[in-house]
Amino acid sequence: MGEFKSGFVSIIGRPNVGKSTLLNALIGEKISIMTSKPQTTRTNIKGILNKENMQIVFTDTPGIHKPKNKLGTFMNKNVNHSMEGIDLLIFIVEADSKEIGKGDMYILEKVKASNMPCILVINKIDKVKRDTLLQYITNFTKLHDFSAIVPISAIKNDGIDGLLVEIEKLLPVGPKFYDDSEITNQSEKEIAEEIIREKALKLLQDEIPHGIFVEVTEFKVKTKLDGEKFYNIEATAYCERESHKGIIIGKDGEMLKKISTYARQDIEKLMNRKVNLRVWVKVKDKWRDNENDLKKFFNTTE
Ligand SMILES: Nc1nc2c(ncn2[C@@H]2O[C@H](COP(=O)(O)OP(=O)(O)OP(=O)(O)O)[C@@H](O)[C@H]2O)c(=O)[nH]1
Ligand SMILES: [Mg+2]
Repeated sequence: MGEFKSGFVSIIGRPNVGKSTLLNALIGEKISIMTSKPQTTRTNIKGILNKENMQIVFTDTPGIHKPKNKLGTFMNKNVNHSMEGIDLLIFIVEADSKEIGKGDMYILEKVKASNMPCILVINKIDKVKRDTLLQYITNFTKLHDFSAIVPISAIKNDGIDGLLVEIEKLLPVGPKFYDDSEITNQSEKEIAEEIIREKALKLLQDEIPHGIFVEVTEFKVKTKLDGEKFYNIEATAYCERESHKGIIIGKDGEMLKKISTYARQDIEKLMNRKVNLRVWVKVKDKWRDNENDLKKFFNTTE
């Protein structure tokens, strides 16, 4: 066996191409939430993969898009940060047509400017025709000298091992940066917040779920009378308007109940422990354009 390899790898791409699905497939655990709506991921989320001969620190990032508010600007800035001090970029695209779209061309410029080795991952091959895929790859090959081009289906776990082989070739010899037991930089509290937001994104329509911020205000281990331990989680879902609050709560509280129940079930599965979850809804007017709210919510000084 060769020397131990390690490195930092950022996964970038347009919204909704499957960055978070890929991260979860690589790590084999649900670390990052995934939905069919664009702009699901808002911050950089690390997932650490340990193999016998290497450790890879992946970062899932928000989809690069034209920002419509300060939250969008903050999300794009996160992507820029994720591209600093790393060893390798993964640029993930979706072959939805033979032509390369404007959004991907914009990201390709960023890839070029970074001077970073880059693997082009073409995701969702389960839903494209072979000739579309081949033409798409040919078009990309003409535009940039990628270190490798790997077609995959993240959702079907197809092509992930081949991708890891390509990554290994490009990683430098290096130490373990994290303990084997650490698989993400996210705390259990943050994971709970994200899962609640994921359920809101899945169950609600239009702009409403995009205007939601979830904050867990209590996360405690408690003991039932029979001695069984459980997590008591209290959370607040902030939304932008009184009318949105009504929709999130729903008729007779049905919608909020659904969101809470699905979230609780997922959190229980992930944390392997019973959970008592209560979610409140509050209004915070236009928080996505409020510098102070963003700073507070995302714990950032920028
Ligand atoms: N058919 C198919 N769908 C996929 C595949 N990978 C991901 N998806 C779907 O694509 C949608 C977006 O996946 P995400 O992983 O949330 O995408 P993302 O790039 O992280 O999106 P943002 O965080 O919004 O930038 C979800 O509905 C996934 O189920 C795939 O290989 N095939
Ligand atoms: Mg994502």
